[in-house]
Amino acid sequence: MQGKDALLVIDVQNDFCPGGALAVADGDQVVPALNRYIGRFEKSQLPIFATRDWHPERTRHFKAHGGLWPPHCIQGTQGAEFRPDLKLPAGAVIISAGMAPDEEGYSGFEGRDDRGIGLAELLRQRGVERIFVGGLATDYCVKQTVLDGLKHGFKVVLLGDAVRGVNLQAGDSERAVAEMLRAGAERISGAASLPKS
Ligand code: VGL
Repeated sequence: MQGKDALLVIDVQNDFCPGGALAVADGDQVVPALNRYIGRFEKSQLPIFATRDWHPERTRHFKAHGGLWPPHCIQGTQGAEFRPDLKLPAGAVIISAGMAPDEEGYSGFEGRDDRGIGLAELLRQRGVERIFVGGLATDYCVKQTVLDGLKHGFKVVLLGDAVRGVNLQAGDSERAVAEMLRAGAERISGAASLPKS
């Protein structure tokens, strides 16, 4: 790894984990894997970003208002908090997405920091050229963030051991991974396989 790398931890929130409002099967199992990547990025003093789904109570993202999903990750609720066992360092930049009532907010690149600055600009400000992406869910927010990252011109590495999917249809996650690889993402599995440079 090198100075132009950043880690993106996608939506590791209570509502996407077992017991949550939109639980992803084994969603909590991304946490130990992500903690290992976080440790490596911290040690190398590389930037770490954590996105969160951060919805208003009424949004067209929710079934009751024409969307696909039960209410989840509503701003300020316990379900919207990061998993307590996720070891985010104090310097991690929090990116909130899906805040507008007409926005799905699947992609981290639709999200902003607490000053309203978008993810692509924050990455560029730090000279980032390659992003390492893991979290929830493989077939929605992870996929969209990876595809948008490539469109924005970043190199993208999918953290294969640190993602889990919703799988509304059987096989959605595998298809999502295939789509990300086809679009130009690389995949690694395990902090031990992080590139040396
Ligand atoms: C997500 C489904 C609905 C995600 C968000 O974070 O991947 N999935 N909203």
